[in-house]
Amino acid sequence: MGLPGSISHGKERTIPMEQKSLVAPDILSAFGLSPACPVLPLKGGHINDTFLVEDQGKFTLQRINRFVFARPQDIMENITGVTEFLRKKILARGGNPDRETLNIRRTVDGAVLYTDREGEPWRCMTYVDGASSRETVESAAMLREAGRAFGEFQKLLSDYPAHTLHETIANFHNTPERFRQLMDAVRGDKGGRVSQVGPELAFAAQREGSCSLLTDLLKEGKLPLRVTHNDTKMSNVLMDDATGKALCVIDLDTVMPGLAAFDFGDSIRTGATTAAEDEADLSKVHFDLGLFEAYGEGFLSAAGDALTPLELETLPDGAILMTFEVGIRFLADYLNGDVYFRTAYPEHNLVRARNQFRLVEEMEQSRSQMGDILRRHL
Ligand code: GN1
Ligand code: MG
Repeated sequence: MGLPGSISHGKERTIPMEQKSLVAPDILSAFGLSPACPVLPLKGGHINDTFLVEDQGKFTLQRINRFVFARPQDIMENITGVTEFLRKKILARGGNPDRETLNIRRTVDGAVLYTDREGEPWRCMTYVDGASSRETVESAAMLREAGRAFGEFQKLLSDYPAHTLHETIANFHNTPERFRQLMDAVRGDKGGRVSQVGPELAFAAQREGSCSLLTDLLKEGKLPLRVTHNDTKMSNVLMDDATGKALCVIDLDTVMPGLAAFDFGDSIRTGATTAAEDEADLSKVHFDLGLFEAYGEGFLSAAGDALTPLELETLPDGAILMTFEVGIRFLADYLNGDVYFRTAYPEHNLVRARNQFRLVEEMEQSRSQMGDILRRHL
């Protein structure tokens, strides 16, 4: 299980021979797994590489992207702390922590990471059978469940000592800083593509002033810092195949102190849309208020009473900002020559950026309706 990197359990495929060498025998042995056991790559996620391994049970083996995460040890300390904390809370409420949170499998030496001969960091987690994550939303009911799962995650961690968490990626959801990074990418023009993105840069520039809306409220002490997940997309919730209920929040690489509105907003970005993040046909890409309501209802049912009035009021702004932020990150990566996000074709990041900007436009037009909807579910 495990599935950091938004892995879709539904997309297992047989490992081609040439990829088999990607998991060298010493890596399997390090985690006490047989070097001869079956290994399947799991697709999904833009950052890490993930494999399903079967050896007296199923395990998720993952190579952590060193380019993105400079200090894998810090990630693992965060994940260990948070999952052990969640385990106790889940047990206390009579739940099953083996299925309701991630569980780290240590190396035979008791470490949470193994560094292979190439210096690549690996980790292992138990795999939850009979559960899967989805790249796209299949029903409002599913989205309501995802909202409940992330709402519970937020609530269960509301008394976790947030200051003990490492900031695994500096300025991860610092939208003004992301805007500066876009400007750096424009100046550098490493991919030689600036001339192709005039309309997209104009779109971004028009919104520069709104970038700091929530980070300013944080600085002014008006919004509290929470333990946040920071990658709350639909594919980071495992659903129980038997019941259709949300089971477990996965991909804890970016658990850090952050704003509740950012977690909420990133879910809306990926959940309340009618198309995949990289749908190129913009006539198919719409922000859906019905889906927004479904997520909001689930989220507030679990976390509503843990949030302050200003946090509740700014949840829709989080949706707009998170969608804008990832849009400018895709655009910056396009200009930098596709060095960060995994891409399948040359325009992939540009397509993603345009897709996100389309959603931003529609969300801006629906800002007041979003507020009305959330107030109905308080
Ligand atoms: C990356 O790898 P994945 O799919 O979990 C990214 C998120 C973006 C997302 C866009 C560490 O997440 O911030 O929202 O792509 N994660 C990192 O699909 O940068
Ligand atoms: Mg992720």
